[in-house]
This record gives sequence, structure tokens and C-alpha cells, in this order.
Amino acid sequence: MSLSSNPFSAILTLRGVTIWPGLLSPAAQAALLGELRDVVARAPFYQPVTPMGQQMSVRMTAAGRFGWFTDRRGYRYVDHHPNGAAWPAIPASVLAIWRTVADCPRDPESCLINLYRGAARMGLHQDRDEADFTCPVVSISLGDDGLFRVGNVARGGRTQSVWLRSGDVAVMGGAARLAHHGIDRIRPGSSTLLDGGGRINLTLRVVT
Ligand code: MD3
Ligand code: FE
Repeated sequence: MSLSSNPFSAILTLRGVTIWPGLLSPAAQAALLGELRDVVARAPFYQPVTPMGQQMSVRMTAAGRFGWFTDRRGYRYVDHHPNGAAWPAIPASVLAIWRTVADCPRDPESCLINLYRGAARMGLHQDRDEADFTCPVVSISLGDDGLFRVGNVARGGRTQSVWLRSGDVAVMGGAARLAHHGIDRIRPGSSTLLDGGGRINLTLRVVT
């Protein structure tokens, strides 16, 4: 997949999170979406349930060796979809993005695929279900704009927000790897990329 012609023009740093606005050209976004359609055909979006028994507003699926999963038994990584099938492989174009931005000798073992529609949101949390925090987390945004909030490693304190737009890639490494973060809301109708609207976020992680 071809990335945008001049990806180095406008890198933004927010509390240690490096954002590459528009790293993926519209053509690259469309190609990526085509690969995701094949993944989702084999591993359909499902509605996760928290350990407290609440349905999450975000729908999820995954690719790679592991998918992040939650149900009443807790948060964890599992090697299969709730339908029993192994997760599909991470698409080659997604691995290419990781290798461009992650500055990590390892490839990601997990690509969580989050779908936000309507009032879906994700509250402030840390990503800490992984055994190794030395590689960054990489996030790829597709579709409608999402209001991303990032705070501190410790709970509480000030936060800062930025709209992530379709084609943006965010890298959370170093001290930012364990920062609290979340998605307050999406802006419905801000993109025509996805059939049926909404926002897809790919979150790439080394797990083991
Ligand atoms: C900042 N997803 O699935 S990705 C998640 O857009 C998650 O769906 C959000 O947070 C989404 O866990 C945000 C951006 C992101 C991911 C990991 C981070 C930002 C981060 C880790 C540390 C700091
Ligand atoms: Fe997260």
C-alpha cells in the first residue's frame, strides 16, 4: 500500500503521543478497508461485555495471533473469536504501517478492531493487559472523526483532547505507553469512508 507522499510534514505530539495526521492517503484508506472486509467476513464484529456485566458501546473483533477480549471472567487476550475460529492474520498493509512508524524490532501480535457507531465511546483507561510494554501501541483511524483524550500514567490530573481523523496514525511509546486515554465521542457523518458510517480504529500491540 502506498502511504501519503509527504508523511513527515506535520507530526503532532500530544503528551508523548505522536500523531501522523493523514499518513494514509484516501486511496490507502480504501485499500485498507478492502482488506478489513475480508477479516470481518471471517471474524464478525461482536458486542463485548465487561467484567461487571455491562455491554460495551464499541463493537470489536481482532486479527493476529491474539485478540483482546472481555467477558464476565475478565479482560485478557485470547487466540480465537467468540465463534471458535482462530483470528484472521493481520493484513500486510497494516503490518507495513507498523513497520513505518513503530520503531520496534518485533511485529505486532494483535490488531484490535474497534467499531464506533452512534453514541459509542470508550472511557479513560490504560492498555496494560500485555506482558511487554517496551514496544509502542499504534492506532490507525478510519471513517468518522473521533475525539481522543489523553491524560497521565497515574489516575487523575489534567487531560488533553484532539480529534483523530480518517487516515491518521497515532503512536504511543515510551512514557506515553501507559498513559490513560479514551474516545469521548465520534462526529457522525464526518466521513463517507464506511458503509453505514461510523469510525473504525485499529490498535496494534505486542502482547507477549
Ligand atoms: C494512548 N482504543 O482499544 S486508540 C483501545 O480509538 C483504545 O479505539 C481507542 O484505546 C480507539 O484500547 C484509542 C489510541 C490509543 C491506543 C493506546 C494508547 C491511544 C493510547 C496507549 C497509551 C496512550
Ligand atoms: Fe486503549
